[in-house]
Amino acid sequence: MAIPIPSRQLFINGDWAEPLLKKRIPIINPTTEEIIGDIPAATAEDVDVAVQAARSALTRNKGKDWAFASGAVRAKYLRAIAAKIKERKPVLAKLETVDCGKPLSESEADMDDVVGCFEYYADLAEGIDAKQKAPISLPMKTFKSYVIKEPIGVVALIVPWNYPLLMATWKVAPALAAGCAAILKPSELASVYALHLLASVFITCLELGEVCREVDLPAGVLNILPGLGPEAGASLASHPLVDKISFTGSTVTAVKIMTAAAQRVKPVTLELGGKGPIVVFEDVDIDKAVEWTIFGCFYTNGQICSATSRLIVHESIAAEFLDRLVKWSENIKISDPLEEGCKLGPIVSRGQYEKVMNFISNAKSEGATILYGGNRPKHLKKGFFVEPTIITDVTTSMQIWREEVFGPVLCVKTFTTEEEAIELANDTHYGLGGAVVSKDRERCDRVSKLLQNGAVWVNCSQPCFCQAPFGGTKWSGFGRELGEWGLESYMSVKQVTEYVSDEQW
Ligand code: TXE
Repeated sequence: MAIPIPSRQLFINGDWAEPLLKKRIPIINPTTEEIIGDIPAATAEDVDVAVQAARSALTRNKGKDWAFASGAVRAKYLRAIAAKIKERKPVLAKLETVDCGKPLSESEADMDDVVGCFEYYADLAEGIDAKQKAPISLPMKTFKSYVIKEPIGVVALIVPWNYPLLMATWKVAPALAAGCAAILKPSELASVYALHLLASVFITCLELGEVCREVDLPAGVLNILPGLGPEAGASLASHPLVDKISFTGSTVTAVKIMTAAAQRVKPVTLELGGKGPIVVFEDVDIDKAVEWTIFGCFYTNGQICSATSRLIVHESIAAEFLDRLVKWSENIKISDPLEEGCKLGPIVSRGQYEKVMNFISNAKSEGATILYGGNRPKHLKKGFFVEPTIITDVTTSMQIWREEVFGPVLCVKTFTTEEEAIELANDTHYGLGGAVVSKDRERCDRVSKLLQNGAVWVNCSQPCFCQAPFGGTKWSGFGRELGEWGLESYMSVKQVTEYVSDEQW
């Protein structure tokens, strides 16, 4: 049944506002390839209005508003937002699936995570008050010192399209908990490969605006501005009244954002792409390891920054492992993502679909073997679908080994020694997620230490909890989201040191 697509405007200063230049972007359903609605596109003019609104949310009422409210007050709003999202879960999950093509069961799980994340940061916000004025032990009694943690100020939150509402929440919840005012900039999916093929993916982010209205979040605390990256995103990143940028997206765009931030010496947190390894040793339960390999690479239609898309498997079990991997892949249900039991939906847009297909054909022309998949599924006449794809005979100089595909494509290499496995695993510019599968605990500990990744999974791949830090090394970025680290990244630390005695010092 068709789901009505809400028609929204920009969310600025607590209310809906038509973009000043009246621009809109079409929403394309990746399953049907049809335009199903449109959303507003902010330009530099709107960004300026939103930033001013955020700035005044921090300073209005002589500083008694958001930034100076107690953590307990901010927690109340975060819990109210969580409760409203919980109420709306069925609708939001469907919108997410129609918009970005992920199986409905995955969108439902995302909405649960969104609720959990707002609730978690409500708890942390409550704890902030007690931690203020933490004393510092000094080597002399003449002085005393303590620490105050303060919100960084106005923050720009620039997010991608693979987990539209969840990625937004990973930033919005801690930023608001910390007492910052925020401008959220969802993705517009202007693929570098096909600038003319726009498709928006942020309906659910705009619904967050409606939720903020319903819970009476003070005006200006959260502003939501969809728009094109080079317009809305770039003007946000370079705006003089923005104090910090938190970005999730491609490494190429991260460089532009860092360059803009550098001009005004602004801090940035960057969560970028990946080319994660899953190292499978010879002592594993093969079926379980196959299941995690499939999950680690094909979940969210393979569009996960931390996907473990390079399988590094011990050569003694490789033949059997690949055999079972193919059998599992044959059983993956590819369909309309709203359909019961769907495990693989379409790629998010035509631009991304073409990019994934190019990767597969380049791998073939470079001499790799497509062991399974590699095509559009024959039973689906429309939609940006790609079969789960397994590629063997890969060398470490091939594009398929080196670059992030962001689709359901797994490439495979074998190894004989642990050292060789680690060398292959770390043979990448990226360093986000990595996995090791073995029954040998000590080996898992050793390998976990040596993998150059921000997250290492042992005997699994991808589970993510809002309590644990998330972020990368190398080209996958720096800074950490989630957990206490996520909250800290929106706070600055001030020392207050007082002269308390007339004694000689
Ligand atoms: O990313 P962009 P795209 C990777 C993945 C994917 C590729 C391209 O490999 O195939 O990136 O995707 C905003 N100033 N990841 O084109 O451009 C843009 O509007 C400020 C990995 O979607 O990085 C959007 O909101 N902002 C990734 C956001 O940046 C700008 C998830 C991300 O878009 C801007 C997504 C500019 N000059 C893609 N240009 C992950 N880490 O999970 C664009 N934007």
